[in-house]
Amino acid sequence: MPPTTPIYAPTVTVVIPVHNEADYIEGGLRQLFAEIAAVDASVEVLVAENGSTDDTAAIITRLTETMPGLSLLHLDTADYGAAMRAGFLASTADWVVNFDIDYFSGDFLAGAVTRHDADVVLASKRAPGSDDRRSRFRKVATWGFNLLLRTILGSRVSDTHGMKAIRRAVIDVVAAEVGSTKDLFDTELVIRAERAGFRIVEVPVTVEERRQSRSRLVRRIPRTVRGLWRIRRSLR
Ligand SMILES: Nc1nc2c(ncn2[C@@H]2O[C@H](COP(=O)(O)OP(=O)(O)O)[C@@H](O)[C@H]2O)c(=O)[nH]1
Ligand SMILES: [Mg+2]
Repeated sequence: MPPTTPIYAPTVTVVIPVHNEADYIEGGLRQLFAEIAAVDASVEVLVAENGSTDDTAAIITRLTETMPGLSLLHLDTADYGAAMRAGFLASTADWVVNFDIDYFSGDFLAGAVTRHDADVVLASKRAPGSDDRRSRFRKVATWGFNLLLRTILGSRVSDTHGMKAIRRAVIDVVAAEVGSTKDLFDTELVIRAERAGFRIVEVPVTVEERRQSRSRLVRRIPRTVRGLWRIRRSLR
């Protein structure tokens, strides 16, 4: 008889930063749970909420009573990167998958956490085969941000800001060292993983905004450039 190979489904924590999502959170989570129900992995969903001034936290708390596998991590001050950091470091799973509440995919998760050739899987809006259906302005912003990543930080990845799956070892080695918060936590994490020699794989993605963008991109530009220079100095 051939030896039997143990069947081992990976454990996964999905970390979703949210802020003031009272209108959107329940529908988004129900859709997400429907998509991950089909995935052969043990998945928990950790919503990292901070700084909300609406009922977001109360709604999530109510939903945890009826949605097994859902939990809430609450912090007082609004900060997208700080929420990600707290969520990533709270996970003990084989993989951490990072989604936004309005941008996620069960298929991406299923494909990413079964890869043996990758430590970080990035759903890249700019990879060959991707179909980016966002506005022209958003696409130019993604292109410009990537140009800065390449010139300021010498990175070779094409998109750090979107859905991603990160193996346990990367979290253990790199996550606690990341100094950036706000918009740049995930970018610095990917750059540090790249520099540490972890295997980064980019997969194509279809991007269609499930709702109108809420952030003001133009305002973020000076802060982003300063942040990238800060990362560069901290990596020396
Ligand atoms: N925890 C946390 N999440 C945030 C914050 N700002 C935005 N988010 C979440 O980040 C994700 C992306 O935000 P969204 O407004 O869709 O950004 P956009 O698509 O870039 O305009 C959503 O899940 C938001 O709820 C914040 O200050 N704290
Ligand atoms: Mg959005």
